[in-house]
Amino acid sequence: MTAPAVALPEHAPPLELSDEDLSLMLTIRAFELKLLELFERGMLNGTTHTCLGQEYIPVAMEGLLAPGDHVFSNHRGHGHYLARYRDPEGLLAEIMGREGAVCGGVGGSQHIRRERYVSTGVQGESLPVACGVALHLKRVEPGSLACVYVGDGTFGEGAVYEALNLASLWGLPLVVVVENNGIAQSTPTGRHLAGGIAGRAAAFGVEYRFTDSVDVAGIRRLLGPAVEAVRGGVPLVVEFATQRLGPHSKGDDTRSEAAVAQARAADWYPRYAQAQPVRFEQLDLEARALVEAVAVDVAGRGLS
Ligand SMILES: Cc1ncc(C[n+]2csc(CCOP(=O)(O)OP(=O)(O)O)c2C)c(N)n1
Ligand SMILES: [Mg+2]
Repeated sequence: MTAPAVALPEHAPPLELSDEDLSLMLTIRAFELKLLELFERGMLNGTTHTCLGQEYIPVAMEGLLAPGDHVFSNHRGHGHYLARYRDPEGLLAEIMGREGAVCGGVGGSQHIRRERYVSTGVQGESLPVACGVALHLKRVEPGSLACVYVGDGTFGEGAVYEALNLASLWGLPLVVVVENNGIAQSTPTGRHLAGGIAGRAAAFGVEYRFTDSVDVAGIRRLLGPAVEAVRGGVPLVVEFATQRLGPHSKGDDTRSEAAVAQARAADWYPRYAQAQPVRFEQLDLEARALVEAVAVDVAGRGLS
């Protein structure tokens, strides 16, 4: 994706970030673009949901998580996995069903299981499970937490509220990261969510933070104290107002061209490119080359 010339708002954040973090964001982007390309070329089966536009969220969260924390991901989970494990090879092999697949090729894009990490394509399923894990952590490994990623549409699942209720009553070390990309498959948030995420967290007496920033360092500063409090048993809902740049899955974008253009205008990618052009271009080239090499390697392997 080439960076369109977008004027940065005057209050644009400094976007200071380590090479490692920026490189991770760019690797996730390159990985997702490669997946769509592989699908177009008929080299992938099944389905996949890319996190294009949302890559900075798991990268920001990863800076706040410890190795002993548990992560629960969802159907749009490649970024969550790559931020946790930096393993594009194992994930692509999983999605393509090739040797080296992280789950032997039986999980595919949506169902990944690894140490202290699991993803599911069933909306909301992970929240009660994460509550159970958080309760275990509270008893056996105090200081560790369970972090769950869900979308705005998943707030239509009753299991979310059972989980928030217990998390609040029992003081569970649970962080619910809501990636509010303004749409659930084809339904805009305004047509499926009455009230808002903040009000729903408040109804259960759960702490809530909101950000519409793409500045990873700033997001970490904002969320750092609240995540530390989670470790002491104060559950938290964090709402990220974000953008889904691509289709829901592949080729199934029901939005108007104007809505897609609006999402692209808020993309983090051109903002970082503009802020630090030289470093950005170099890291981007490296990320794309890495993903290309992984794709060639994995595609040449036998079935898992
Ligand atoms: C229990 C359940 N109901 C329906 C679906 C089908 N489904 C898959 S993704 C999705 C939309 C999810 O929207 P959101 O939570 O906003 O996440 P996003 O796709 O926007 O990241 C739906 C309805 C499902 N996977 N599980
Ligand atoms: Mg959504």
